[in-house]
Amino acid sequence: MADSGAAGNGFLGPVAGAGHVRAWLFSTDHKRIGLLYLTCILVMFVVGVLLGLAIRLELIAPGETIMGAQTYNAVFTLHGVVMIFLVVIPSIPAAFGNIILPLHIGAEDVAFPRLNNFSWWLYVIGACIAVSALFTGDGPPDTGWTFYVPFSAVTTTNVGLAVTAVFILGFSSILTGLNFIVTIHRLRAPGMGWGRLPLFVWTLYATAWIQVLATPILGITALLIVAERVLGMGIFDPARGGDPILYQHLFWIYSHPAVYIMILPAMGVVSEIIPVFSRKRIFGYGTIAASSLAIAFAGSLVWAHHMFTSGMSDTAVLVFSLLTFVVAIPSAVKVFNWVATLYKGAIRLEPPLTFALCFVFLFCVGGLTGLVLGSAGTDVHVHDTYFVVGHFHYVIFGGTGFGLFGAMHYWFPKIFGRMYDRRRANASALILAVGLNVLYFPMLILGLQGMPRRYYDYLPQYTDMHVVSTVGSWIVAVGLALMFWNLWRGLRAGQRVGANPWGAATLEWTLSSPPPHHNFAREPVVTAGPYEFAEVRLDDA
Ligand code: HEM
Ligand SMILES: [Cu+2]
Repeated sequence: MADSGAAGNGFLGPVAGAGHVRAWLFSTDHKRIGLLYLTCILVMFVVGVLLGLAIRLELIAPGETIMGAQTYNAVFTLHGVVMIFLVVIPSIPAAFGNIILPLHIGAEDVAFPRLNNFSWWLYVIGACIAVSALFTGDGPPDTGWTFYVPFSAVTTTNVGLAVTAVFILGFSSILTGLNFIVTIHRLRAPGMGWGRLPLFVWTLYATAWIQVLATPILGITALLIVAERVLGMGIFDPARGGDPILYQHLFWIYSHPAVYIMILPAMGVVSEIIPVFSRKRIFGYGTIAASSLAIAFAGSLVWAHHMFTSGMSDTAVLVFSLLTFVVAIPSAVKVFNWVATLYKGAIRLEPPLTFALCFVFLFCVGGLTGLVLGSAGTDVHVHDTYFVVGHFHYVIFGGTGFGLFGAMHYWFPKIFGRMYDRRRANASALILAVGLNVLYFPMLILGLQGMPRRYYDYLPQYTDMHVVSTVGSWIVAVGLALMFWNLWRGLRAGQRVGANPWGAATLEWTLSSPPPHHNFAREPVVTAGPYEFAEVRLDDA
């Protein structure tokens, strides 16, 4: 851990009368639990990136390059499972939600601190089971992260263990969501009305409802796969009266809302960063807060846009296509409000803002390509092609990923009481953004040209674009290495900072950096909104 053990190190310092390792692993302090999550998530992220680099290397040329077809199927399945279930879904809510939410609302901790620690343990257990699925049974799972039947019901690879991991991880997610909902309702400091909640809290709130309401469906779906495999239940098998399309409905009823578990907290982070570094009140507080709830609600009604080509009635296709467009409206409202906040602001291009601006740009590419997929007519052409892979990487990596990196750079001085090298941080953001476009834009073109996704081999005419994309993956790797190295250096030897180095107006910046074990010595009384910068004092040392 990042703990140097020195006194005066806030919550990172030793706990009286407790062994060091135990005091971390069984901590009920939301800040420590958040850091534990962040550490695990970043480790899994590195694993996922290495698998991704292997996929791209294999695809640099047609035919076998570095691995066989069966290995390739396992590698992209694991890449998806690790990235989706172990990285992006828990990333911002479990790590930064935990660290920041109670500080943001002036609370001492989350509502159920022990449950919080238990959620983290569930995450660790789920992660261990997912990893052990690699080395046990008859070969690593090869179904893709969606575990589509009928293949997942009949393949002899280790699918059972992998979906067990997903089942357990689901519980971790549900319990975190439950904890946050109760915390936000019950533990706000006096004066912290719903209209004064930082927008990050609003997005965590919307996210938590999705976690609580949608994740149980994933759990049931995972159980049904196991039932199908072990007991031959026939729920999805037409020969026994089942229906394979039912599986897709169940899967996407969770997994589409899950993409909002991934993106909403990132939008919340961006909504915190942009006003601070433009030194302007956020434009349209109410619409940004409401659009989070609208996205969570409308986003729960659009799952079947993943199934336009699965054989639904034309009416269903029409309705789901229309509803998908409805979700684009609150998303666009947010982008408009961010840009309006920047307009004529006193802009300081510090690293958190650089990441936030890259987020806005990359998310727009992701959203617009999403509309191409949401229109049933164009989706029929590009469904299950590389276009889809390009789309969701723009939103997940460009969106959630950059939101996470932005959060890491924004709250770093608060959490560790030190500052990283800011020029190098800005450089890493730009290298990452360039690399990301070189990596994923060719995929959009490949998809339009008809290159299907998940294929091990391809026709020679696709080679050029694949080469460009693979080179992009190396640029991304360089950007990530620079970013992590820079943060690590900052952690070890960065300059000490004061309570409020960015001059932000939310409550966490009134505490020392790092914050003490018990957040607020006296319960704060809130008298102004989170974006009123007039009274705020910059405190860099
Ligand atoms: C305006 C916003 C968006 C629209 C209209 C949209 C639309 C779609 C559609 C229709 C598909 C299915 C395409 C197909 O399989 O043929 C899709 C796939 C996908 N989208 Fe989006 N999307 C949007 C935003 C997002 C966001 C915010 C995320 C994540 C943070 C996301 C993640 C994904 C993923 C992971 C897939 C691929 C799933 C798979 O493996 O099949 N999308 N999107
Ligand atoms: Cu979807």
